[in-house]
Amino acid sequence: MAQIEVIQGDITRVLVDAIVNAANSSLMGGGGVDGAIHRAAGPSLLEECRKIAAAKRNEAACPTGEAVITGAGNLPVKHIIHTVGPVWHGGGKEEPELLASCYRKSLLLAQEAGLKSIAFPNISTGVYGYPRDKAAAAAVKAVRETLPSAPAVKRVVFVCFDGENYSLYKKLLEG
Ligand code: AR6
Repeated sequence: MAQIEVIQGDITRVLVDAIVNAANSSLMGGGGVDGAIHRAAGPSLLEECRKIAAAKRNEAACPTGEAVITGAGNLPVKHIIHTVGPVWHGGGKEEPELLASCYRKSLLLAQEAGLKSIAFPNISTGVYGYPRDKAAAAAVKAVRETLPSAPAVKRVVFVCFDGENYSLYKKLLEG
């Protein structure tokens, strides 16, 4: 079984095979962790995302709950997995299922690519407004449930930017 860890810090500094980006459906960059990843990766990442978006024509480049994989530009990791979390509307708009799907699909992409380690930010808990405690519980549950289907992945790191998320994950992972 893979090792699941939690650290507090900036995901662009984490050395793993793939880091996950909390993107939006356009894949054209944004603020928060998305902005930090694009700044650190450089323009080649946006170029790659633009190609994915162009191939989708009038559809979303990456619909909510889905994930796509790219190279990592100047970042010292092999890949970036871009996933789009749900915007929190109170919990009755399939937010829990969509958030779980982000973690599940990202892990399955890592498995397909034969990646051994992956780092996740706290998807949807910034601008998208998902309550931190509910998001953390959903993230840990989805990762634990998906790992048996992703045997290539030996290490999962939850990277928390803020102390509140860090404490929540610490508690969940110790329990
Ligand atoms: N490393 C790790 N975590 C970070 C970093 C970082 N460098 N920077 C922020 N976070 P958010 P969302 C944390 O808003 O809620 C973008 O504009 C942050 O503290 O980045 O999924 C996209 O383009 C929070 O806990 O993503 C979308 O439009 C978590 O990352 C939209 O925001 C997620 O916050 C997505 O919103």
